[in-house]
Amino acid sequence: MTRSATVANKRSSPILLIAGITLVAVALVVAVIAAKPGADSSASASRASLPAPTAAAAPRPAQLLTARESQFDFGSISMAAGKVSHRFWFRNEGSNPLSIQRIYTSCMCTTATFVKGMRKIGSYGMPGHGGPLPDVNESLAPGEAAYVDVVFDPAAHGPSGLGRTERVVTIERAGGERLQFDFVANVTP
Ligand SMILES: [Cu+2]
Repeated sequence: MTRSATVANKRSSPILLIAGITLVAVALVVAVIAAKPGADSSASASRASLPAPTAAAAPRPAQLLTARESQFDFGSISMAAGKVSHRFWFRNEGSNPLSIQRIYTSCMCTTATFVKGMRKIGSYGMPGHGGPLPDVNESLAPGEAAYVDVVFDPAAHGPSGLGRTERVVTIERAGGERLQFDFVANVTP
């Protein structure tokens, strides 16, 4: 009986061993499967961060005109003190030269002069007020900046021009987008 028990033990030992190996194997597989989602999420996280450097390395658009500031507040200004002015800067952020085709203002009390370096072009006002406006047709090289010198005459409308005033100066590039510069002022006598 002892012998057969021993034999039985000897026989069952390999079975136990196999069962043990199987358990360890199953545990390993479970561990690997459990670890996978973590590995997957970190992989997808690094994949998600990849488009950022790709976007940064993307070439500049051929044509892009951008404004440094598009709104300005003169605050309180008086008719008696006369005209006020402000410079609105813009820049060619594209990779190709572009042409500033037109500049115009929303009202006859406001004029805009194109200034690039030492060049000053025109005094552009409201379209249709005193005839059609001539085109500007000034080029900007890639990276080059210029500004419009905007002059507002708070007395141009007389007493009816008192109070809060908002005007717009528009710049159009040839075959493309417009930039709009708004300014506000509170006009006092
Ligand atoms: Cu006006």
